Amino acid sequence: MDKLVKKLINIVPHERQIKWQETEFYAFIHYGVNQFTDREWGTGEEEPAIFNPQALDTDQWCEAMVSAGMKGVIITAKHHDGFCLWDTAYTKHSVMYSPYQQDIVAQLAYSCAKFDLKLGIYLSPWDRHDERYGQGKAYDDYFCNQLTELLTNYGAVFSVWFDGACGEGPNGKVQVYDWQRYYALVRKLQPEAVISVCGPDVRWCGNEAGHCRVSEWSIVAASMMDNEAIKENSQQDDSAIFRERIPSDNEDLGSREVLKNVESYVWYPAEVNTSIRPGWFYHANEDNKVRSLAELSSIYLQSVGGNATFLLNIPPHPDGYFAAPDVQRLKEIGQWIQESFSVNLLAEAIYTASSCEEGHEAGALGCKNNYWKAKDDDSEVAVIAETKKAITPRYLVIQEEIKKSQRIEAFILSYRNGGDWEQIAEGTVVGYKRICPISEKVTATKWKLEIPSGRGGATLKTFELY
Ligand code: FUL
Repeated sequence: MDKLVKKLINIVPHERQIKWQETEFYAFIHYGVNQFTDREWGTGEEEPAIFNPQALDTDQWCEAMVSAGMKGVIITAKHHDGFCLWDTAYTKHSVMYSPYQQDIVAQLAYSCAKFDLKLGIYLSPWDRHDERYGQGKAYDDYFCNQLTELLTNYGAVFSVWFDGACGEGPNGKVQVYDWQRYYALVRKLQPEAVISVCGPDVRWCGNEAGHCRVSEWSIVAASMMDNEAIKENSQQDDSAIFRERIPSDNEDLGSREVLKNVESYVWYPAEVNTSIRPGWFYHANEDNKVRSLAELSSIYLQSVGGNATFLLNIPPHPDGYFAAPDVQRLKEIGQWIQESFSVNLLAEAIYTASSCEEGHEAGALGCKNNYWKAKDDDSEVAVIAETKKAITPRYLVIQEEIKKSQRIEAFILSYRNGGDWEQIAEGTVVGYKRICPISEKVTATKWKLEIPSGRGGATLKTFELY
């Protein structure tokens, strides 16, 4: 086996990254004073008195998320303006000093438990309100105290989301963050939580437009974790131009060609974050700009079905509920997922493979705690699935056993047509999950998945047709 491949297949995910990836599709909630000023970035000078929702209902948020097929939610406990949505002991710039006087993170945590959703916390390191910002340790202490509250009082947290945006605080100073201290604290208080974006577990996909890479590798150069670089590439203004930007210069982060000159590698999988509306926060004049089902389902296929996760932002109305067009769209996407992926046409299929490692024969495909694996020396392999009755699928869904790293570089799906195999779909990397639409309608009983190129022996946890 080639030296590079040997090194790459040693890179595997941490258990917390696997759990996070299985969350697949989850909500982002941007809520705060910006709802009351119609801004995207608050100045930090907002009075808590302006925060006055009349009908805040976190159950309604969660119900809509569940209808969309989402499995979790990340809330802006504090955005750049510094206003805190929970009952914090360390500042008066919070909901508790607003007319609302209730802890919204607690309300959401309660609803999450009721609706079986995972809870995530966005805590902006950049703080345009707090005087301690830019004062070194004083601010780090403040930030860590807040993290401690959020990671102690609200149950299990699945993601701690640190934003890359960074600028001046109220004193005109910029804070130099003590990232290692923040990370150590998160690990101590919530060892199962991933630290996302400006953190070592989950990589920002690189844009806010919903653009996904064709080949998303989870194994990338260790230098991708450099927070300063992440900050550089992050939003430096609150403009629509930035939100719609799709940088294409870094389309390939993980091919052998790119990695061959790199010294060390990490498992650093991608998350695609975008908003259901043009803004991250709610603006009434965007009620008619909610993304269409076609757009959302396309992002879903490319993100969840492209070895990333899909973090979709839904900004609540100032009064504290999801607006009708958003609720409707969430329901539609949930129905579309349900209709597309509820009947696996290969559920009863018999699998055979051209190469199998002992204990991981083709029959293991679809078994909950097992997977198929080709022998390490066989990098060109094929798996055949045969059904009793002929089927006409619309999607191919395949998953690697990522505990064994990410290995597949290309795949081809063919069906048996009389005496010949006819190619019907193809793609590049797989990783956690690849959903590949089959655009032509064909009916057959024999389906062949070839893996013409892989890193060592490929693995498959699922090979399904829908
Ligand atoms: C960016 C922020 O500046 C935006 O306001 C938003 O929170 C987005 C998710 O991240 O860096």
